[in-house]
Amino acid sequence: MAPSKHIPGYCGRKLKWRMRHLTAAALCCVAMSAQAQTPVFEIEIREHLFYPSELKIPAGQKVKLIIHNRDATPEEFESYELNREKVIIGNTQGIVFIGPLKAGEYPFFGEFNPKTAQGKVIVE
Ligand SMILES: [Cu+2]
Repeated sequence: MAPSKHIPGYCGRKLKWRMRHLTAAALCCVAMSAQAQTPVFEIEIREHLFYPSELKIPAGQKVKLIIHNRDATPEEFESYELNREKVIIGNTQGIVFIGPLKAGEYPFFGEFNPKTAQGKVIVE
């Protein structure tokens, strides 16, 4: 219950406390909406092949790429053009963020099975 008579500093502390919570809530909303706007794409590795082997993503946007390794053996998702390298243990998934990118084609490959595990990101 609020004090009946004015206690020096009490209102100020209360206001500060309120402001702090408002700021925290605002920051939380910004972070959540930023996260919500990151488009998510998924590819699978099966028998040392990527599915799909061609992935279309929008230009100028950061995207989240989830790579599901359905093989029992590890694979390393690698791309010089995307400047990404990620080892994904068998039967697990890995996440890489790519972009924002300019329109074009960005090849990627599986370093442990480079002859078969090949694909490209097509940015449009
Ligand atoms: Cu590598």
